[in-house]
Formats: sequence, C-alpha cells, structure tokens
Amino acid sequence: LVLESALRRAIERDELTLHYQPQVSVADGRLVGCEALVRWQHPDMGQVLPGQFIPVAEDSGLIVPLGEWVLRQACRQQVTWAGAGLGWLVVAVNISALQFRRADFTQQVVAILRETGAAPQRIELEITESALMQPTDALHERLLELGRLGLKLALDDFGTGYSSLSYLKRLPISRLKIDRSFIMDLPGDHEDAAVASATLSLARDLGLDVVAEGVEHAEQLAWLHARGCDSVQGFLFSRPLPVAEFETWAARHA
Ligand code: G
Ligand code: G
Ligand code: MN
Ligand code: NA
Repeated sequence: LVLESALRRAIERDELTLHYQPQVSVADGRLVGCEALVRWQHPDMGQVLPGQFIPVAEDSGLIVPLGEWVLRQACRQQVTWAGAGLGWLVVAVNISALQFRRADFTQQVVAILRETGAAPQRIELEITESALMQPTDALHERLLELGRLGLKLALDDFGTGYSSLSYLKRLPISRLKIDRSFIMDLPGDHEDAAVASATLSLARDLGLDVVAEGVEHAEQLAWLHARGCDSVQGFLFSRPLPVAEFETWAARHA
C-alpha cells in the first residue's frame, strides 16, 4: 500500500523516466528499433525496479495512468528523434493486458498520437501473448483498428502462453518477440532450441518478423542468424539506456 501511494505520486511528479534498449538487425548489426522500459527514481527509496512496481501497478489499476504516461513519453521521444535524424527508429512500448482490454484504449492511443504528432508507423505496441489468449471479437477488432491507424503490433513474451497456431494466423500482428526464457540457454538446451526453432519457421511461413529477446552471447546470435531470425535485443549489444547514452550508442550503430 505504501508503494502504491508512492507510485501514484511518482506518476504525477515526474519521477518516472524511460530507458531504451536497442534492437539490431541480425543481418548487418545495425540499429533498427528500441524498446522503451520504464524506470522509477524515488527521492528516498532510490531506484525502484520495474519488477517490483509493475506488479503493484497492475494489481491497483495504476498501470492504466502509468501506461498512458509511458506511451505519451515514448511518442514524444519518437518526435524528438525524428527531428534529430532518427525518424526511421521504431520505438516499442509495453502495453499491459489491463490497459489493452479497456474499452477506451484505442481512443487513448489516438489522442496521444494527435497530441504528440508521433508517426504511428514508428510506434510499436508490444502486447503480451497472455493478453491475447482467446481474444474476443471486440479485441480482435481493436487490433485491426490499431493496425489501420498505422501502428506496428508485436506479440511479447512469445512462447510462454501456449497460443494455438491457427489463432496466430488470424491475428493482425506483424511481429513476434521470442521470450528471453527460450533464448537464455541456447544453443545447448534442446527443448528451448525446439521452441525457438519452431517459432522461427512458423513466423517465416506466416510472414511475421521475429525479434529474439535476452541475447547475451555470440553463440546465441549465431544460432539465431542461422535460423533466419530478423532482429535481436539483449545485453550482448546493450542494456536499456537513458536517452543521452542511447543516442551515443545509436550514432555508432546507425
Ligand atoms: O528492464 P526490465 O527490468 O525493464 O523490466 C522488467 C519488466 O517490467 C519486464 O517484464 C517489462 O516488460 C516490464 N516493463 C518495463 N517497462 C514497462 C512499461 O512501460 N509498461 C509495462 N506494462 N511493463 C513494463
Ligand atoms: O517482458 P519484457 O520483454 O518487456 O522485458 C524486457 C526485460 O528484459 C527488461 O527487464 C530488460 O531489462 C530485460 N533484458 C533485456 N535484455 C536482456 C538480456 O540480455 N539479459 C537479461 N537477463 N535481461 C534482459
Ligand atoms: Mn517487452
Ligand atoms: Na518479453
């Protein structure tokens, strides 16, 4: 409860910031996009980790205003970067299930795009696989609508949710993010290799882009490269970075 009221104030008082983790093309190692990840610097408690406060935000419903703040901030950043010659950079934003399932979600997104002037083609919404399990017709329609607005849609934490393959084919998404848990023990772990490998061939057949998360070692990268993975994100390239450091990184990898 203490954390909850502190978080409520944090959203109002601008104690939150976004860090950005590079996503690079496997083919040539160039920067193609980034994932926005929220950080909380509390005046007394110091850095509070998202693993601690995101669950609190989800349980209390604060994830809705927090998610709105994150999306607005990421859109503003996209506009700033566009003005600095980084207009091609795709900025991915995590959308919690609770946020996505609200009836006014699309309106919220439209309002933020309008307010910030961000290019929808350069904003990617990451929706977790679990949020889209057995989507209702209304949620399916919502995805179509977001797609029509020009937004990119990615399925986050892919592999953790036992999606049926037929449903994946019907969803209007353009990208799968293979969950870090399947990448961590590659190439040695046979089960993880089977899941990652099946995901990559399924994605190829369905015409979907794949990004692998949590790539830490060159061996993992080589394994993914050999199996046609499009892009990767992980500590092998960079941890999530504050804006200024991200820009320095981008200048070296564009
Ligand atoms: O760096 P990392 O520790 O940032 O993030 C931990 C977890 O918090 C991840 O599962 C990540 O998806 C989640 N997370 C980070 N930023 C956001 C955000 O802006 N919105 C939501 N819903 N989740 C986030
Ligand atoms: O759930 P989501 O995919 O949004 O989570 C992203 C999380 O993964 C963040 O907490 C981010 O810091 C973390 N992350 C990104 N790359 C790596 C990596 O190479 N290794 C580990 N251990 N964590 C990573
Ligand atoms: Mn994510
Ligand atoms: Na993930």
